[in-house]
Amino acid sequence: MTSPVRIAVTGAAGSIDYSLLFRIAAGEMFGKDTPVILQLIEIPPAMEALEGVAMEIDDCAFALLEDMILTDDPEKGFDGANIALLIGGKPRGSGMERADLIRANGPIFAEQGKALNAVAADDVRVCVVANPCNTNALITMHNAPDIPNEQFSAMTRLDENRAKSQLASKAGVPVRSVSNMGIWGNHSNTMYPDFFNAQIDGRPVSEVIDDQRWLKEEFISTVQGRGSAIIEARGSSSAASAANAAVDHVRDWFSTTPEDDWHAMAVKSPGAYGVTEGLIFSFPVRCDGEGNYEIVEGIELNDFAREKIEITEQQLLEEREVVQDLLS
Ligand code: NAX
Repeated sequence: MTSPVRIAVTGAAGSIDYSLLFRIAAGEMFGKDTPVILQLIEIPPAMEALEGVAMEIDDCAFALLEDMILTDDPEKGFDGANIALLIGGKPRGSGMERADLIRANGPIFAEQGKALNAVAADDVRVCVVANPCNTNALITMHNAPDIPNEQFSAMTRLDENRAKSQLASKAGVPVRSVSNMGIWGNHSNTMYPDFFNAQIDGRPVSEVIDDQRWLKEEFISTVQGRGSAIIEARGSSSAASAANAAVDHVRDWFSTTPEDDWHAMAVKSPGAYGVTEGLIFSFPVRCDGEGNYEIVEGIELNDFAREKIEITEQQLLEEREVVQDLLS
C-alpha cells in the first residue's frame, strides 16, 4: 500500500459526483493499492444531501477509503489536496445565455482558485468539469498564481470518448480499435473532434470509413451536440458518462500514454498550432506517468481542421473577454 491520495471534489451532492465518488473509493482512479481520502465540498443548502451520500459511501465499506471530510468551506475542503475535481457550479437557468452562465459561475472559480492556492498540496492537479469548463479553469488558474499553470486542466475526455464510440459504431468495430482521437478547443458545441488524425486498428479513419460526408458533417455534429441529445432523451444531463470521463482523465494524467496514441485534455495553450497563448484549449496530449503532460507536436492540420479550430478558439476568446476582471 502507498500513502493515501487526497482527492477534493466539489459539487459532491450533485449528479456527476453520485456516480464518481463510489468509483474513486473503489480504486478505479489510482488503482487497488492506493488508499484515498475524499474531501467533499458543497454549498450550505446541499450539506444535508451530502450527509446522505456520505452515509451510502460508508455503507459500501470501501477498503481503500481512509477518511472522508464533508465541508462547505473550500479552504477546509482543498486542504492538502493532491487532486481537485471542480465539478460543482450553477446550472444554466431558463433564458440564460452562455455569457450569463459564465458570469454566474466565474466568481465561484475565482474563490476556489484562491483557496487552492492557499491550502492545496504543492503537487495538486486540478481538473475542472463544471461548465463552461475551459473558462472556469482559466479563472481558477489565474487565481492560483503559486501553483504551476501546467497543473490545471479542463475535461474534454467525455468528448473524446463520445467521438471514439461514434467512430467504432460506424465502422462496426469495438471501441478499443479506435485510437488517436483528438478533441480541439472548447468543451462546447464548437469543439473540433479530429477524425483526420484518428485511427481504427492503426489505419486512418477515412480509409476505414469511406464516407467523407458523414465524417465531416454528421460525426462532428453528433459529437458536438451529444450533451443536448442526452438532456433531451433523459430529461437531465450526462452524469455517469461524465463521471467515467473524469476517472479516465485523472487516471491517464498519471499513466504513461503509449507513444502511438494520445488523449484529449484542455490545458493552457503555449501558442501551439497557432492557438492564442494562455487560453485553456483542448489539445491531443501524452502523459508521462507522473502527472505531467505534453501537447503532441507535428500533427497535420488541413484547411478544414484549421477553420474548425479557429471557430472554437474565437469562442474561447469571447468567453475570456466576459471574465477579464476575474483574471487577476
Ligand atoms: P448538479 O446540478 O447535479 O450538481 C452540481 C452540484 O454543485 C450541486 O450539488 C450544487 O449544490 C453544487 N455546487 C454549486 N455551487 C457550488 C460551489 N460553489 N461549491 C461546491 N459545490 C457547489 O450538476 P451535475 O450534473 O453534477 O453537473 C456538474 C457540472 O458539470 C455542470 O456545470 C455541468 O454543466 C458540467 N458538465 C460537464 C461536462 C464535461 O464534459 N466537462 C459533462 C457533464 C456536465 O454537463
